[in-house]
Amino acid sequence: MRLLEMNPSRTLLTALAFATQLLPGRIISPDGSAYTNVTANSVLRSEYDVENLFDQYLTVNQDPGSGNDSGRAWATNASVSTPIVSFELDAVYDVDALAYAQRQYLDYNENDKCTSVNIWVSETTPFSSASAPATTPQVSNLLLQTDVTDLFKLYRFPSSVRGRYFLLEFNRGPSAGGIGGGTELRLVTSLPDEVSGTPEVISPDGSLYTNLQANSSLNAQYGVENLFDQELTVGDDATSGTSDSGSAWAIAESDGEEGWVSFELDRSYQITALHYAQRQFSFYNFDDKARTLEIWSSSNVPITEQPSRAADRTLTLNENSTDLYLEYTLDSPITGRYFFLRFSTPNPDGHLGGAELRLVGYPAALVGAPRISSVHKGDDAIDLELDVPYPGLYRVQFTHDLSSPSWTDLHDDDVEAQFPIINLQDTLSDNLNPVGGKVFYRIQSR
Ligand SMILES: [Ca+2]
Ligand SMILES: [Ca+2]
Repeated sequence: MRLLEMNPSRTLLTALAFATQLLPGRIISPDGSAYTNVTANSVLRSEYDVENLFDQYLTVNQDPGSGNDSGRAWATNASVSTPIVSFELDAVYDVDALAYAQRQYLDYNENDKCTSVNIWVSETTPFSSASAPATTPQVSNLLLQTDVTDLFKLYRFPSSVRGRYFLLEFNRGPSAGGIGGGTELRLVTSLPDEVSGTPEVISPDGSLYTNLQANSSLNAQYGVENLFDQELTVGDDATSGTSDSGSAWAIAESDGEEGWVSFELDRSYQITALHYAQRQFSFYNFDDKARTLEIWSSSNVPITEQPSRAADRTLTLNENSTDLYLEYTLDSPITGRYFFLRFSTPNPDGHLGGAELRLVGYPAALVGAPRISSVHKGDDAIDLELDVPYPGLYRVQFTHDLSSPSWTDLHDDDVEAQFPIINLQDTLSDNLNPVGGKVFYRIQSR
């Protein structure tokens, strides 16, 4: 847990956080005010002005809004296939990444996306947005996600660039319909290297998976401990012969279409993937397969019943591969020591379960702990900057009294971060002008 105390009346900040060696990433000017002399090669109408790229305070992966993006996004004339924007910053920066939200217009959703961007950078000379320079861009053909609606996504450069003046030329493809532009744009500096090395199987022999619980077992031959009793390599056939009795976990038929397993590890890990082998029983082979696996994790609280929140990650399992031991990669990593896994299938007729299971990842200690790095009180909001050591889900909470703290979630949902910085705004009036003059924040990984 990391705490940071703030006394707005004296603008006094008292960090109770532990020091870390992290070099935190920074969105340059989260509120957009440091981006000046912003021009574009085309503007569709006044409500689609290019200044709209710099008018909203977002954190990475945040959705800037729903509905028509008029007044929120920059858009060019429909005939423009390469939207260009240029601007200058308040100083020279080493820039490691682009944070960018696509347009999202109601009717022409896919066609309004840009597919890539070229970036020119100068320390001394402004660019003209009328056309792209004839020189080679410092960042060439940086691919943009077109399947993410208008989420504010991070795009890391192959290597950092240094400058104060920037020109970005977006590409929409030769046959694109729709209208290009963007909803929000920032540059990112001091982005740490991603966790290096290869994630490893956590406890290949299964011994670190303890406090095993399951909703049921078919009989004593199908206990949940059978999920953690063989040392396999991905691609191995988990069982041979006609029966997996004694080597697989299976639920009682009365439990129908779902089974759950919970366990804990020896410490917190960042989980990137899961290895799992389905059951293979000779008579009811297909019916014994699970289709969906939902995963919940926690760094500090055992989970022995299904949480009320949506699953942290959901995987679709291979139902057609007998009981091969397969790797399933998570869309983005999750962190935890305690895990709850819910297996389900829509057409149950057998006893779903599994022959073998492992998690894959890194010890979380290797990648540090989250912390609150700065708090700034403005007239209408308190800006929080949070360093997070690895991609994943984080929960930010506040309280007004540390002597008997009752922590309140700052946001209803967890904050998802894909790189080590989160910028948040607290606009609650009770925190802007707190009774007793103090508000405390904390951040926890999920
Ligand atoms: Ca905007
Ligand atoms: Ca087994």
